[in-house]
Amino acid sequence: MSYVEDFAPGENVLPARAWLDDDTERVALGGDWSFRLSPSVADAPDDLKDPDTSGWDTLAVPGHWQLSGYGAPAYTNVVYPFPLEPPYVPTDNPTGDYVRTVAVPASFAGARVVLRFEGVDSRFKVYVNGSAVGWSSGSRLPSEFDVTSLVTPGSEARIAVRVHQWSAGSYVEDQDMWWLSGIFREVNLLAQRPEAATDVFVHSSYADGVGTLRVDADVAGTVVVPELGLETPTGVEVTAPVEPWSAEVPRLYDGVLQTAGGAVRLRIGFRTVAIADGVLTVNGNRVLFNGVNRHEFHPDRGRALTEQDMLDDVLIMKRAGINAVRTSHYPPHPHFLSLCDEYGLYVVDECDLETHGFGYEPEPPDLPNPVMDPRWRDDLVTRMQRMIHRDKNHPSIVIWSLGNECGMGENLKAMYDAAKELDPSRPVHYERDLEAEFVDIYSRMYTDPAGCAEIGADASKYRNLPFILCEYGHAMGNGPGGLLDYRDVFDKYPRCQGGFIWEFIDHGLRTTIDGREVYAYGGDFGETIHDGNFVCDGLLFPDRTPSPGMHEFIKVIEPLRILAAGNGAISITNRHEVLDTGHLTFTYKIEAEGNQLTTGTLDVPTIAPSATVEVALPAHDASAPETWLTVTAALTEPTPWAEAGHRIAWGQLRLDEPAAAAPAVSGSPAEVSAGVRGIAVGVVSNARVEVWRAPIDNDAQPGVVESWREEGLHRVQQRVVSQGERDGAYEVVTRTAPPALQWGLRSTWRWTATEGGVQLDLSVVPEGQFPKVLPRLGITFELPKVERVEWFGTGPNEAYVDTREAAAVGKYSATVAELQTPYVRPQENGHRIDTRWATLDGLRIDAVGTLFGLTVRDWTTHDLETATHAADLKPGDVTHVTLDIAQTGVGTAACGPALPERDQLKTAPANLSVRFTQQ
Ligand code: IPT
Repeated sequence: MSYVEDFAPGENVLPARAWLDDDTERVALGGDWSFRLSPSVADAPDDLKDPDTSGWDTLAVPGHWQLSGYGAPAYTNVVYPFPLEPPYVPTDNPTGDYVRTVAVPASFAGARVVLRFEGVDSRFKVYVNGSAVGWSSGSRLPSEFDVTSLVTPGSEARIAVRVHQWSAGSYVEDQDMWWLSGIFREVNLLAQRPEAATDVFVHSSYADGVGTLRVDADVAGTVVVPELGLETPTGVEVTAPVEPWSAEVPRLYDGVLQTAGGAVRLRIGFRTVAIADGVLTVNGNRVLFNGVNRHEFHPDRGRALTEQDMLDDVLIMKRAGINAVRTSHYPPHPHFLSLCDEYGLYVVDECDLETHGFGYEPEPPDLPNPVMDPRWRDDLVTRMQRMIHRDKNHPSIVIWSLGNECGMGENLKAMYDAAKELDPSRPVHYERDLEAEFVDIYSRMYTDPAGCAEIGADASKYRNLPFILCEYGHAMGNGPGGLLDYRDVFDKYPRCQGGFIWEFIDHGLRTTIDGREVYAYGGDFGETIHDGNFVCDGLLFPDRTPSPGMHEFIKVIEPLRILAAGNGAISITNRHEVLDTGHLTFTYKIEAEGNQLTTGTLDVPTIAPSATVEVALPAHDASAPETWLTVTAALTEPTPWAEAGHRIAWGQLRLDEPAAAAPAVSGSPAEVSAGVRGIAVGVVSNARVEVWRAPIDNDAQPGVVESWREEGLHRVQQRVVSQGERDGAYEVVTRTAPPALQWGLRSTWRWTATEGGVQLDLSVVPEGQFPKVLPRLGITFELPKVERVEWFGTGPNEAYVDTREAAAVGKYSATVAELQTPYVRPQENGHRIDTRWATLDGLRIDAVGTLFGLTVRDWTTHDLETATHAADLKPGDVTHVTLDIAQTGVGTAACGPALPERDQLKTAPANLSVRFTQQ
C-alpha cells in the first residue's frame, strides 16, 4: 500500500519534542520554492530524486496552493468530500511537489542536521539530495527528519517535498473548515549539537505565594532565573516566593537553561490547575471561561497566518475581555501560544483530530469510526503525544483536548492515558465522552441554558466534574442571541464554568465574483458537495472587524457589573478572578434625551475580586425626560494590550420617572381630511404593514422559515378596505394577507394633524387561523433617498430583543450605509430596538407612547433576502424604512437550541403610534 493510504503516522520521523526558543543554528526555508501540481499521484512524475524544475512555477512557503491559483478551496462541515472507505482516497488526489536548494552552512559540521516542518496539509514525503528521507502526516503538527547523512555542510542541498491533498490522514482531519493544502507553516533546517538540549519540560507550579520549579531536559544543564535569584541544575526541584501566572495577570519570569551546547530561553509562568469539589481552579481561584473557539484564519492566507495575524487575534480577545481560547480543532501555530502566555489567555489546546463525517455510530457492517479502529490507534495516540510535547511548556495551556466530534472509541481512551502519562498536571477534555467515563472535565456543546442548569444543580451527575460548554452561542450571521441566559447559569452554579463561543472569526475567503469583491463561502468555488455559509459563523467578520455579536459578547462577559442598586445608588460588582479595580478609573455622564448635562469622575473605592460596593449617585437634576446616567470603567494606565482609557465595563441607569405618553394634538375635523391626507401621502409613500424579515441564519433551522413560508408571510398582499374621514381623523383600513390563505391582519391607520405634521395611530388585529409567531410586525414605507439618520434610542449598533445588552440608550447619528451590518450572507440586520425618535434627513419620527424598532435601508427586504453576498446589495432610488412594533429575537438556532418562547413575537392585536414632522 502506498504511504498515502497508510494508517501509520509516518516513517523515519524523529520523536516529538518541545518547541524551543534556543540557540540552535538554523536556516529558515521560507519564501519561493519551485512548485508543480499534478492532478493525481499517478500523474506526478517519479522524479523527485533528481527533478528538473526548469519548467516549474514558484510558490511561497508557507502557504496553501489553492490560495495561489492551483486548484480551488472547498468547504465541508461534517461530510467528507470523498467516498467513505478508509484508508482510501480518490485517485484524483492533487499532489504538489516543492523543490528548493539550501546552502548548508559550514558551521553545521559536527551537528545533527534536522529538517523540521511545522505544518503540512495533509501528508508529505521528503527527499534530500536524491534520497527518500521519510514521510509524515498530522497537518497541524510538526515533523522532524534527521538528514545528517544526506547533506554536506558548506555545500548546497536539494530538498524536495511531495504533498498530497488527500491521504488516510484526511479521515481524521474532518474539521469544519476549508480544505486547504500545502506547506502552510514554516520549514527550517536545524543544526543540533550533541551537547545542546533538544527537549525540555518546565514544571512550574504555584501555591500560597510560593512557586515550585523543576526543569527536565534531555541534556543536563543549569537553569537560571535571575529575577528570582534561582540557579539550579536540571531535574532538581526548587522553590521561591513568586507572583503567580493567570490570564488576568500573566506574570512570566525569564529564565534560561544553559548547557554546553548553548541556551534555551524559558518564559516561566507559575500556576497550578486543580479540580476539587467539582470546580476547576487556577492557583486556587475558580475560573470562569469567557472563551472563544479559534480557528486559524485569514481571508487571503487561509491557515497560513503571520505573526501579526496571531497578535491581532490576541489583542482583539484581550480588549474584548475574552479570557480563554479553545484551539478548535487542532494545535495552533506555536507562536500563538507564546502570545497567550505573554498577554494572558487560558488555552484549551486541542489535538488535530475530528472524524465527524463518520457519524457517531459505526455503520454496519465494517466501517468503524477511526477512534474505534485499532488500525488508527498509533496515529491518534501519536498525534496527542506530538501536541503535548510541542506545547507542554506554555503556562497558558490549562487543559488538553483530545479532539472534536469523533464519537467514542477506545483510541480516545488510549489518547487520554498517553496524555496523563506525559503530563499529569493538566486536566483532559473531550466533549463526546458524554457519560464522563474518562475525561477530567465534563463538556457539552450547544446545550440550552436550562440543560446547563440541570447539570449545575446535580453534583451526582457526571462524577461531579467541572462543566464547560466547549461550544455555545453559535455566532452565525445575525446573533448570537440570548447570551445573558447562559451568564445567569454560570453565575449561579460554581460547577458551570463558562464556555467558548462558536466561533471567533468568519472564514470567508476574499475573492472576486462577477467583478465584485466578496467573501466566499461553501459553493463559491464550484464544489459539488459543500455546506454553504456555515463556515461564516464568527464574532468577527473575515477582515477581523467585530460583528454586533462581538459587541454583545463583550458586554455580557464584562468583568464588572454596574447596576442600579435599587436604593438610589449604583452597585458595582468586581467579577475579576484576581484583579481588584485599582487599575480602573470610573467616570460618568448624565444625559437628557442624549444631550449631555454633566460628566465627572466617580469616586469608587477599590473593589476586591468578587466584592460589591454601592456608590451614591452623583448630584443630578432628573427633571428632564429621559435622563440617563452612564458609568464607565476604563484603564487608568496603558496595558500591553490596550491604551489608557480603554473601556472595561459600563452600566446605565435611568434617573427620571418615565412619563405617560403625551396625547396627540389634533386639528379640527374639518381641516383634517384635506391637510392630513396630503401630508401623510407626501411623507410616507407606499406604507404597508410588514411581517417579513430576510431570514437570518438562525431562522433557517429547525424549520422555522419553512413554516413562515407555508403561512405565506413572505408574500403578503395589502388591500385597502376603506378610507375616509372619521372621528376627526383620516382613517384607512387595510387588510394584509397572503395569497391562497384566509388569515389576515386587519389594520386601522388613523392619521391626525399635529403641529407641523401628522400622527399615525395604527392598530392591527389578526383574523382567522393566523400564524402563532411572526418574524416581525410593523410598518414599512418609502422615503425619497435618505442620507443621514439621527436617532435617540438604542445604539450605536443593531440591537434585537435578545441582543440588546451592548446597546446603550443615547443619541446617535449614522449614514444609511453605516446602519447596515455586512453579514457575509445578507440577511435581516440593522434593527435598533426601542427607538424614541429619529430624523431621516428632514423627516422626524417620534414614538408616541410605545417605542418602535427602527430599520432604514437603501434596498428592499426582498433584495436583502435574495442577495448571496454583501456586495450584491446596491442602493436603489428610494430609502426603505421599517418601524417595528416588535420583532422576533435572533437566538442561535443555526446550531443551538431553538429560540426561547420569551423571544418569539406572538401574533396578537398590537398598536403603534408615531408622529411624523417635516423639519
Ligand atoms: C459543531 C462542531 O464541533 C464545530 O466544529 C462546528 O462545526 C459547529 O458544530 C457548527 O458551526 S458540531 C455540531 C453537530 C453541533
